[in-house]
Amino acid sequence: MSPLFPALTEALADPDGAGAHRPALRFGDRSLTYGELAATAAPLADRVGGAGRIAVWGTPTLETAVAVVAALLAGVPAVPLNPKSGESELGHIVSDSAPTCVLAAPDAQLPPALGKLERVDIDVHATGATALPTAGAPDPSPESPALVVYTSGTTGPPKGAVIPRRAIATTLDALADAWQWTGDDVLVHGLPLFHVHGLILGILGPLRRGGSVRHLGRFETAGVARELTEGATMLFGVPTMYHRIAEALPGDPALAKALARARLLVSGSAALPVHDHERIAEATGRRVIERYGMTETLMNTSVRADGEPRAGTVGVPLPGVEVRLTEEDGTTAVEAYDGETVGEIQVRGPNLFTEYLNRPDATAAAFTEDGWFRTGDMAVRDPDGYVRIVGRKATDLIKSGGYKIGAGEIENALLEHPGVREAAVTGEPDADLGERIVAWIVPADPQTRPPAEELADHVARRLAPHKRPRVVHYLDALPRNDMGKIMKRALAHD
Ligand code: MCA
Ligand code: AMP
Repeated sequence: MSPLFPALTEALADPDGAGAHRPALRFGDRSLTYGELAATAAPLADRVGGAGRIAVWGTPTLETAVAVVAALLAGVPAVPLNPKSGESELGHIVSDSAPTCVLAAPDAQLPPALGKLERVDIDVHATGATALPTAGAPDPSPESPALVVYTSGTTGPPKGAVIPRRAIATTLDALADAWQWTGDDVLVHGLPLFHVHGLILGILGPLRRGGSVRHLGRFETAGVARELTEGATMLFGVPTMYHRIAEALPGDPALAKALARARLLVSGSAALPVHDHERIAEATGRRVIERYGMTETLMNTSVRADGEPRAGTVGVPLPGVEVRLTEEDGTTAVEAYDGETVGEIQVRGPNLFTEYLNRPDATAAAFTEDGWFRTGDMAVRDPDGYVRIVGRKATDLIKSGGYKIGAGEIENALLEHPGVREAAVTGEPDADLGERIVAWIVPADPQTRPPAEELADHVARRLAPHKRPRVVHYLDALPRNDMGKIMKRALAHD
């Protein structure tokens, strides 16, 4: 298999060549060319080479990008950590993935949950690119694990999806085909670097093409406007970001002008409401395109750059990816392309993950006998093959701000609060976040309800701030059916 990052391999082999001077990464006022990235990442790769697995403290910084590139050069699987993860979430990820060390920016303060791990500081000023042992070493096998990305299920703690090098290479090349994505593109985004969207598409994507990325550190419409005005050609974001852009556009002509210049505006991780599509198109003359993916599958479908941009659809299967809809039984294929018949999306192809780490049960349950991955997303297909996602099989999965969050993990965290006797968590529509997390609480003592803010902090401290309930309702009892199961649909309509 060819190297994951040909431009980087070239810069490693020829530090003085023209390619080495091309820009690769920029975070604020710090940037690296391919030559500098090679000079920085190669010694780090040599340092971590041979380690079983390494954790990366996934701040939205140059250090995180360098650390992941170094891990990939070394052929060592990296586990990106959400730096805002709370103690129990981090504790779970560290004990499950058992990294030998954690790579972090020198100024990063690491929490006690990582205290037992050896720390390796990421020095982005390292130099000495010549004659490094990494240069010229054969690329690891395509099937070898590249990343372990933790993702929530309906119940229990997050599972580590093991993503092989082959999946990263093929998904990025399929997107290059769909989006006419080349080394001349300059991507701008402000996505977090511990998920597939921001890390694989948003950092590794430009590096595979030999192009560059400018990361905003944190998402702000002003940063988007500035970078698109100053030469960026593509924007990636979750729907919440495009919603905030749509809200800002009427009062921000510079933002409208900047978006109008972009070659491609891409949204993903959740559905972008048609209203936001329309508002952006009206103000800028440009249509946002959507692509559909998942931590376990990387990218499955997309509206193509040379196709018809159709709001409300996630486009057509990417090259090499088989997509089918199935009936309720999960095995009978739905043949209809009528825009009406709903089925579960199942996918098969080189873009898929290998397994959930340490969870053979969950891995087996996720696939059909003939190797189709069950996404749990429900969709219809238009006559020309465009896929339109219409819902999700599990009501206990919430997508908020583009983050997937399991109701069960929040319920478990809430139940650890002494003031909570019973807890149920649902998602309800939210114009900004897509869905907001709602907690339904039966207090331990009806006279003293734990305040909503305290419960939110409690969840944020244990799990992560984006998993905190935004709304708390207090009940005397949760509605249950004859079997004692909580009737969430009844709650949501209370
Ligand atoms: C608030 N904060 C708190 C608390 N309340 N911290 C601790 N305790 C609390 N009680 C802090 C937050 O940490 C944050 O800090 C700030 O207050 C604002 O929080 P919040 O309102 O939650 O965030 P936001 O500014 O509204 O964020 C919106 C966002 C974000 C930027 C759109 O949701 C986001 O980055 N989403 C991207 C998700 C994503 O990448 N998904 C990809 C996975 P501070 O101000 O310091 O930040 S899906 C995927 O990968 C698949 C493959 C796909 O298809 O893409
Ligand atoms: P995650 O597991 O966090 O990677 O989230 C994957 C899920 O995000 C998918 O199963 C879908 O439910 C959802 N998703 C991703 N992209 C889109 C999109 N463009 N439209 C609707 N849902 C999406």
